[in-house]
Amino acid sequence: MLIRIRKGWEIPEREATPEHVYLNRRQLLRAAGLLAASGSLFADPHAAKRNPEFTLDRPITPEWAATGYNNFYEFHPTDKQAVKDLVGKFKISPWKIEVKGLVNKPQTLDLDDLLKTMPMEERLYRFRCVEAWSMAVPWTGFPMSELIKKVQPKEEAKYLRFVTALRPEEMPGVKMAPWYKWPYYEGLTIAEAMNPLAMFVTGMYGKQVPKQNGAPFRVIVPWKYGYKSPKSIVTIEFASKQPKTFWNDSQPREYGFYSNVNPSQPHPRWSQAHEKVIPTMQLRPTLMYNGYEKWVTDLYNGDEY
Ligand SMILES: Nc1nc2c(c(=O)[nH]1)N[C@H]1C(S)=C(S)[C@@H](COP(=O)(O)O)O[C@H]1N2
Ligand SMILES: [Mo]
Repeated sequence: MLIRIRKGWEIPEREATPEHVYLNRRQLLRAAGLLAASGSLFADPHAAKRNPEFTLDRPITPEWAATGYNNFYEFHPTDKQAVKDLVGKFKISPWKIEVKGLVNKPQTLDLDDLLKTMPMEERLYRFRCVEAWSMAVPWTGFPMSELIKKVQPKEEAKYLRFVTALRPEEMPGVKMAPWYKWPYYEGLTIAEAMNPLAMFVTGMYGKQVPKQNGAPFRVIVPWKYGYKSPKSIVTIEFASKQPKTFWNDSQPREYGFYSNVNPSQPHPRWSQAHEKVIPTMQLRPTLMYNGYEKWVTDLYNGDEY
């Protein structure tokens, strides 16, 4: 049987959840004029306007499912449903992000201050884990390119490297799995990070992103497998050489640097042709670049691993 994979821009709008069904309580209060629109003490940067450019081909995942089934090994290395109950001790405020390496303006950013200067928006994105489950989430954040412009990379900077928080006293999973090379670290090319799809995310479902989903500051790159989207980032380093990554160092035969979603490139232990949509676990075909070909094909030859 020949299955024609629909391109991202052919995905019918009617399959996405209509906005009026989805509007959350804050947005309803705002619509009713009960909340200040912006610029006041009460403005929540995570209740941002949705960017209509990014539509879905499937319903938005129920919030309880997207926030209750997590890969965050620092809190639990195997039980996805336990993570949400193990994040209680994790302190996310104040939060500093050190930007260093090959930039003209190295600096330590305070997250609250940073958000006041960034163009916050909401986007509906598909999210595909390499383990072949997927979800569809309204993320709030800003384009990665905005922060890159702010720090002014030097000519020699070709990669971004992300390092995430490591606080074993607040993160019970670290001691359960001491064989991993903590802290979790990841990387992108500058061209990938400048792609309009790449986001720094601080919110989800119109509120601050929950701790189990990477509070208070994480990456989302929706055309790549989920492990390329590190959570709870504390350092961003600009580098001239390809950075090492946590999963490539742990299992190099199974996880490469690029890790683009590709239904025709099987994982050594399972097929990537289909994915189970949480929470129903209904099977659907996986799309090349997770349906984001329109934005990212120019970045690749097709043989990246
Ligand atoms: N710091 C950190 N970031 C991480 C992970 C992790 O274990 N630690 N897991 C990754 C993996 S494998 C996935 S699938 C996504 C899961 O994000 P979610 O819980 O918001 O669905 O986070 C990624 N980012
Ligand atoms: Mo994952």
